[in-house]
Amino acid sequence: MSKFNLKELGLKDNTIKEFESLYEGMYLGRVVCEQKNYYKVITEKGVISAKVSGKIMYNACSIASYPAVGDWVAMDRDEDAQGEAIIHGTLERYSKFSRKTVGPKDDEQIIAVNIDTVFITMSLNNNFNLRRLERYISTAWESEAEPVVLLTKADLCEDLEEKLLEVSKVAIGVDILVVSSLTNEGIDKVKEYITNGKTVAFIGSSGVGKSTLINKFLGYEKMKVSEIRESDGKGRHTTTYRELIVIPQGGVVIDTPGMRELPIMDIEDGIESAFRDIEELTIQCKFGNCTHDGEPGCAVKEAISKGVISEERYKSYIKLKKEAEFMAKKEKTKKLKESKKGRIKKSGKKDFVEII
Ligand SMILES: Nc1nc2c(ncn2[C@@H]2O[C@H](COP(=O)(O)OP(=O)(O)OP(=O)(O)O)[C@@H](O)[C@H]2O)c(=O)[nH]1
Ligand SMILES: [Mg+2]
Ligand SMILES: [Zn+2]
Repeated sequence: MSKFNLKELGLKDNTIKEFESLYEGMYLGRVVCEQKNYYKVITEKGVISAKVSGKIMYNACSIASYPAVGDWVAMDRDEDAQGEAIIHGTLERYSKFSRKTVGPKDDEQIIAVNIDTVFITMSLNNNFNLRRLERYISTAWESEAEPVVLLTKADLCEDLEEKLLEVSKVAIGVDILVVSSLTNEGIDKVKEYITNGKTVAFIGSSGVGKSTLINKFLGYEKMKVSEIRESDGKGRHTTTYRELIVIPQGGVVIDTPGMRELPIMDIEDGIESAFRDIEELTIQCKFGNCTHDGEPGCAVKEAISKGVISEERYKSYIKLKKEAEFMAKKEKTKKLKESKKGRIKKSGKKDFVEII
């Protein structure tokens, strides 16, 4: 008997086609959470425990090629029994939100895949930061999911109009929602994105109220929530692992631990989309190879001097572009090395603290 309808959990026709042609006799499921090599996967029958096959481990050329939260996977069974089910393959992802791991390594860390919408969650009090927002928006465009800016804790904000105006200047082509979990302002607007078959990932700093909102949609306190420190307004990193949650009224959400920083991978396309105002201006410069550094007829410098674009936004654009170019070069060298080496082991992974 089926407990869940996989299409309601976000299964798309293309994934079904791919699954039917490659994994005859196997079962489909969606990754709910992961710790080291152990997975919780939701199938038509319920949530089961699973691990990846030895072949997947052997062939993995990077940590990012292991299944991630939100992935559709092919398994040898769809019911819990003794021992874990074996994951034999991951179906093609239609979107992927990832970052560079924090620290000196240049590995990719996948936050969530197969998501339709990224809720870039930022609170309207201490967490408010336009430069950080630009970084998140660029990464979200790169993910292929639709970015939405979710401004939380509206009850704690005294200059909403001003903040909204500032956000609208950096979130071009992006929906902006204002919400308060305390007063319920804006909750219905947020709900419009969480509907049958759709997947929404909540991403942002710690303490901005991601889990509080998800609890609201669930109707009970499933996700752990905790007070932020009064002294500096910083969150406590209450959510410690990424988790996919099925909302009873329809839709799927992914809760993620708050991020201290968002180091980027090679996201040049995402930056182009996020800074389309500046990109469009560069085409209007007098010289095709304008460096926007004092040349005559520079449309970018003119826009900055007229206050159409702020100096800070332009600096932020240049900084992100440089970071992305640097990562693109690194990626290239790394891929070359990997193709020579063949595979890597997953032993270095340690970003999971807990398992449900
Ligand atoms: N005033 C106010 N407080 C809120 C609101 N939403 C959440 N909070 C409070 O903010 C604190 C942090 O909320 P969480 O939901 O744990 O934040 P989070 O984004 O999940 O944090 P991490 O799990 O650490 O990433 C809690 O004390 C919440 O009660 C809101 O709309 N208004
Ligand atoms: Mg949380
Ligand atoms: Zn120029």
